[in-house]
Amino acid sequence: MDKKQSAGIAAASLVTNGMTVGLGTGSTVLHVIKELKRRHDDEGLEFIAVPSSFPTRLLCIENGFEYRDLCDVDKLDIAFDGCDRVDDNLNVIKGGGAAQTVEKVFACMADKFVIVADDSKYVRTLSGDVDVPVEVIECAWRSVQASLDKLGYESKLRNAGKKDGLVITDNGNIVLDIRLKGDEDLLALNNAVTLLPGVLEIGIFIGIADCAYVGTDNGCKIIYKNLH
Ligand code: DER
Repeated sequence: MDKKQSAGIAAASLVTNGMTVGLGTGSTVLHVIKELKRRHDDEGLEFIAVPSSFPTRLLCIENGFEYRDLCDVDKLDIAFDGCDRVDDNLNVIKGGGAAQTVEKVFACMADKFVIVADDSKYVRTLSGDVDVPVEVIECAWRSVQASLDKLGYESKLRNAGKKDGLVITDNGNIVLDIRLKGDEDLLALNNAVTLLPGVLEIGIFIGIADCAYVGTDNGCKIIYKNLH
């Protein structure tokens, strides 16, 4: 079985009748959605879906899910989302799609936040092998860049490609990408960066995920909080 599919199917088993279920975005969450649809049709599973993005909202409609918008609920019983990296301590890098601000709000609204990924996303400890996005309001980008420099992080504006110009987030802002060093205090970095005037969010999720379902060649490996 495909690794993302094995993670998605295993993670979807956490949903029980009557739950309000946050559905994130991406190719692994798609398998959670497919399995929830199967369980709805075959087992009569009833739940209310809350999509984190417009593409996932369309999938909820296509699959006939009862759904609510994120702004119409104050908490989620459980939420699923993909990631760019997850480590043994459930530290997570998100924001490949530049949607980390809404995704962090969404994740923190959930009683249980579940990462779904294949093992290409799994690392023992987060390091600097992928970009970490910092969402910034336009007028603050130079001052935020200077502050990031002072913190020891070179940053670059995220570009969509030669012809497409800068990436603009769903909130109408721009993104400065940094790379982790690998030996830093991640919570201290999160706090220092999110305190900078003009910064909305950074794409590191520390102490937020409750577990990660990681698809491997040998089935789905589950990483639980505080169990290693
Ligand atoms: O966090 C992100 O932005 C990621 O890009 C993620 O959501 C992608 O997930 P996928 O590998 O399951 O498509």
